[in-house]
Parts: sequence; C-alpha cells; structure tokens
Amino acid sequence: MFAWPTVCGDRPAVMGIVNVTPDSFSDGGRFLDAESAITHGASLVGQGADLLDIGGESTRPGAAPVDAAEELRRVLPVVQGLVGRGAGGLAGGAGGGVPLSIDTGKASVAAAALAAGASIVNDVTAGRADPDMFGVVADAGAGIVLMHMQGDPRTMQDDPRYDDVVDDVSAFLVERLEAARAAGLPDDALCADPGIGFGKLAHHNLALLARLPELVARVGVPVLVGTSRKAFLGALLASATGNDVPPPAARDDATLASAVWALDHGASIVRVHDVRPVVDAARLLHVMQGIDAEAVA
Ligand code: PMM
Repeated sequence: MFAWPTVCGDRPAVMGIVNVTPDSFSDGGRFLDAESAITHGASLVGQGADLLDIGGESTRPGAAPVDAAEELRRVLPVVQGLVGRGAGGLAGGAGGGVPLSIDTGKASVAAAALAAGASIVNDVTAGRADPDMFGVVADAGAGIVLMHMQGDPRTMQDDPRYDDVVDDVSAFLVERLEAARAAGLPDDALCADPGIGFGKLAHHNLALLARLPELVARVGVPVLVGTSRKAFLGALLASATGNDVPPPAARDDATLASAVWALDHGASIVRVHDVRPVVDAARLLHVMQGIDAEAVA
C-alpha cells in the first residue's frame, strides 16, 4: 500500500520529470524513444530524485489531446524499463527503488502503469476527466496527486479569472480530496497540487506561491508544487532583469529558487526537470530548518 508519509514525511521530496512526449514545452521530443527516457529516468534517480513522474501526454497550453493507445505506447515501456532497473518499488518496501508516478488523466492508462509497477497517479484533472480514476487508484492501493486546473490545456491560458486565487484553488482541492475519500481512497494516498501555470496568469501563480502556507493548512495533505521551467518564471526574469524572456531550458536557476521557496513555505514535494541542484538545496534547507538558532548562537 502506497503512503505519501513514507516518501515525504521526514524531509522534502524531489520528483524528477520524465516526459515521453513530442511537444512538452520544456523538454518535448528529447526523450521520445523508450530507451532514452529510461536512461534519463535512471540518471535522475542517480542525481537523488525521490520519485519519478512519467508522462505521455503534454499538458502545455494549447496542446492537443492524445488517445489512450498512443499514451500507453509511449509510457508503458518506460515504466517497465525503469521497474526492470530497480525503480518502482514502494517507498520503504521490498522493491527498494524510487516510486514511479504516471502523469495521466485516463484510468485505463493509470491501471496499466500501476499493474506494470508504478505506485502513484499524477492526475492533472484531479479525477474529473475519468470517472473510473479514483476506483482504479483505490483498487491498486496506489497514491494520487490531485491538481487544480482552470479550464483545459487547449484554452486554459485564454482568460483565467478568480475571485481570490488562493481561496478558490484551496476550495477546489478540498472538494476533490473529499470526492477521492468518498470513492474509498485513504488519507495517506492523497496529495494536492495548486497547479502552477494551469489556467493562471503570472500574478495568480505568484499569489499561490506567496500564500502557500494558507493553502497547505487548508488542504491538510502533503502538497506538491511544480514550477519547473514554467512561463511565469521566464516573464518574471525578463521584467526583473530587463533581458529577453529566457527559453525554458534557461530557467533552471529560477526554478531552483522557486522550489526552495515552495519547500520553505510548506510544500512537501517539488516536481522538477533539473534534479541534482534541487536535491542538494532541499537537503540543505531541511538541515537549516532543523537548526535551533538559539542553540548555535
Ligand atoms: N506540470 C506539468 C505537467 N504535469 N503535474 C503536476 N502534478 N503538477 C504540475 O505542476 C505539472 C504536472 C507541466 O510541466 P511539464 O510539461 O514540464 O511536465
């Protein structure tokens, strides 16, 4: 049985991203064949990733949906290959490897990946795209990430609006967590995510980060934050420096800063492309947070 506290209960966890897509905004096409995706995933584990997230459908703004057969063709060999290399064991369990997460909103894709050895479903639709999703996750004894998104990837950046973004996103997550519990998922299986960049303008993303402790307190389960290489970081850098907007691959330093911010403001897990610096920073942060300032003065 998967339990988030075994992954992120003692110290912050870093989730490494393995996108097996031709069109993800940050790394699309780089790891499209299974062998390079497996090698990349294994390298992220070597860099200290606590878990890996494998995705076969891009959720970039404007992305076209992919059918389940194509998504499975992309991700299943990667899950199988990583399990073959020792990943996929439940954290602390017999397998010993890092848990594998499957980034999908489709219950059939989730079921196949879980059967192949994944132990988490990262559902950016929070169980809304497929009515069978919660049942599949509950039956497998797996974990789930429930993410907030306003609209869908094709249209989400057109004109997102909120009364109070932190309040609205928190209320949505609380409602989806309740729906998951009602479908039989235990608390230890649940993780929530504000969905940075999903139907949000730059100031919405910044408000969610600035007021993260409020959201963390409201949802009452571990919170995952994904800022890695996202557009608002590029826009922020451009306005702060007066330079052009840096391309996604040149946003890793800003990603690191935002990941440290998120972890220091209550996030339990950060989802990133460039794993090693974030692992080092997360470990240092954890040490710093444990220091009694009076005792070392
Ligand atoms: N971001 C992306 C994809 N999946 N899942 C969660 N839970 N949270 C995120 O912020 C998130 C996600 C988009 O980034 P990518 O295309 O670089 O993977």
